Amino acid sequence: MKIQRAELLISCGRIDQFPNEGLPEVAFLGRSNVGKSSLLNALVGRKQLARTSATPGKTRLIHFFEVVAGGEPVAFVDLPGYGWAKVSRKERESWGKLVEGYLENRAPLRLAILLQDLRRDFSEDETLLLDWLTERGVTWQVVITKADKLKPMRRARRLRELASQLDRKGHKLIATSSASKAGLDEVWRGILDRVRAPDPG
Ligand SMILES: Nc1nc2c(ncn2[C@@H]2O[C@H](COP(=O)(O)OP(=O)(O)O)[C@@H](O)[C@H]2O)c(=O)[nH]1
Ligand SMILES: [Mg+2]
Repeated sequence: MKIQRAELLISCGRIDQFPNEGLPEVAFLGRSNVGKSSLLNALVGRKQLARTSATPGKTRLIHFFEVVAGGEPVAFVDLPGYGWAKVSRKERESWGKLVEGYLENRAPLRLAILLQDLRRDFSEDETLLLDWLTERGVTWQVVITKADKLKPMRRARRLRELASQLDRKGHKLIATSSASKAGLDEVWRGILDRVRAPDPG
């Protein structure tokens, strides 16, 4: 994908800091350390647009990025990771308020991309989130990360296992690797399909 532009617009810790609604938005969600920053960087071909880190769960901000890809303007919205074992209930609640505040009320949101590590099983965090999005009419796509971590035979078997765990008929998992760049074109196709789809209003 040809990227004409990719830059951080704003980082928000509160709902009242969200930017004005303009561009169609694609939100990225997932457990800390799932490879979200790496995938964002790989999609736009920038090494350091979104920070990657080995210490998960440090940021509780929503980052808005302005991207122009194949001539198409779109905003990438990087939602804070969930599932840190050690955070307090108060912190978890403030995460929920911020993320739900975004996902529930954001008119330009066209697609929510939920990331899942190839080697982990889906948990209630993922299935409840997908049910919650479905109830609110938010279109979602599950993207599997770190596909390079398993050899082709085991990878294929693992993808079948994950698809049957998820049990959403007709939903096709997209397997990706930020390391090998596998699957990125397919993610882009999914994004542009939604961005170009007629706005339901
Ligand atoms: N082998 C491999 N490692 C990855 C991949 N994506 C992310 N990682 C590693 O996984 C760790 C967490 O990645 P990061 O993007 O910071 O995850 P985030 O917390 O979800 O933003 C880092 O050490 C990355 O280098 C991938 O596709 N392949
Ligand atoms: Mg990150």
